[in-house]
Amino acid sequence: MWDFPIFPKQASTVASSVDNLTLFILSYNVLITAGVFVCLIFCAVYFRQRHKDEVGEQTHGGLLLEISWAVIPTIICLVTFWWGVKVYAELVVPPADATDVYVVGRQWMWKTQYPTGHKEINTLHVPLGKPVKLTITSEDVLHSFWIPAFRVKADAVPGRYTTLWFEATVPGEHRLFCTEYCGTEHSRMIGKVVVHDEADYQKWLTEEAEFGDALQGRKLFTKLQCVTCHAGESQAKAPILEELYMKRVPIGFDKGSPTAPGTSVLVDENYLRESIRYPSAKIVAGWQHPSIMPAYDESLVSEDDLFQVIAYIKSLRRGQTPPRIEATTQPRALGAPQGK
Ligand code: HEC
Ligand SMILES: [Cu+2]
Repeated sequence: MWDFPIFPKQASTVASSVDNLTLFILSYNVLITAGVFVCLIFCAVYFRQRHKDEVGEQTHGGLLLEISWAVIPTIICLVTFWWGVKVYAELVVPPADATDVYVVGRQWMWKTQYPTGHKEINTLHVPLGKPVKLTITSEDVLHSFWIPAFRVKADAVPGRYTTLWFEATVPGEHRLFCTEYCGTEHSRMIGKVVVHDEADYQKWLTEEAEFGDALQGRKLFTKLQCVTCHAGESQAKAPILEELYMKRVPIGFDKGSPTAPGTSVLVDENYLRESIRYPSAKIVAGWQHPSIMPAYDESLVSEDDLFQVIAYIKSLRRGQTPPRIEATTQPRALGAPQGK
């Protein structure tokens, strides 16, 4: 019935240490404040003037009282200091095996970057139960990076790096905020931290790595002139390659002979590879045999590059093929003679 959390949920290894210290400080503050008010009210009532001609009594000294109000607060302060140093040390010294992630704040977004070179905006992906170290800076003004559920916060300062680290203990999504007023859209400078368990995180990393390959593949797709035939805007010279992966395509010729009507093949990596290295091996239904597509052998595309081209074709969604204009990259002065 009562859902009134005082603190956000604890989702990192340091969260409970921070909360316990905060609760300790909060509790003696409440106790002392309460004590002061109890004394105040008691004295006001007990020592009130009962008769018109009553005069207050003067007291001097009170050794026990004086020692106790010097010693007790000193002890409280020292305990707070010792405890605070302990938690602070826990918060600032990242374990040596922490994963690095770089964070850049700017008006008004958080940009995250992983060792794989992959970048994101307003999202931070981290593994569960593994230490992660953030190196933070800003491109413009002061920001402050805050993940309440992890109890970690660090200023993003232009011209220098600040760091923080954490180890997430609860999978799922947590909020992240900018907690330093930084201009008009400060309140929209928010994002999420996604905590994956180990297997999911590995999967995510590989998917992103594929994305990196796909980016390289896109460049090759232009450089190798694939785009002059497989252009997005017209199907005149070659089939469009969008959303092809893991579909079945109808085949008109297989190894030089016409196929039975309705023959199709599954588009997997091997089919894509064969289509590029030996275009005439299988001909898409409706296209002539032999294929007008040149055979891209090792001298034209290395195996490494081929992986990237294939990753790119796998990533192609509807309407994403670049227009043919991009293909005209050949420098005019250096242009090789046309044809063979
Ligand atoms: C001269 C034009 C031309 C160029 C350049 C060309 N292709 Fe093709 N491509 C075709 C034609 C025509 C077909 C359909 C006939 C066939 O199956 O070979 C085709 C088929 C394909 C297929 C099979 C498509 C399907 O729907 O199953 C793939 C994959 C492919 N090309 C990839 C590439 C890649 C990658 C490049 C660049 C490295 C490239 N092509 C360069 C003309 C071209
Ligand atoms: Cu900000």
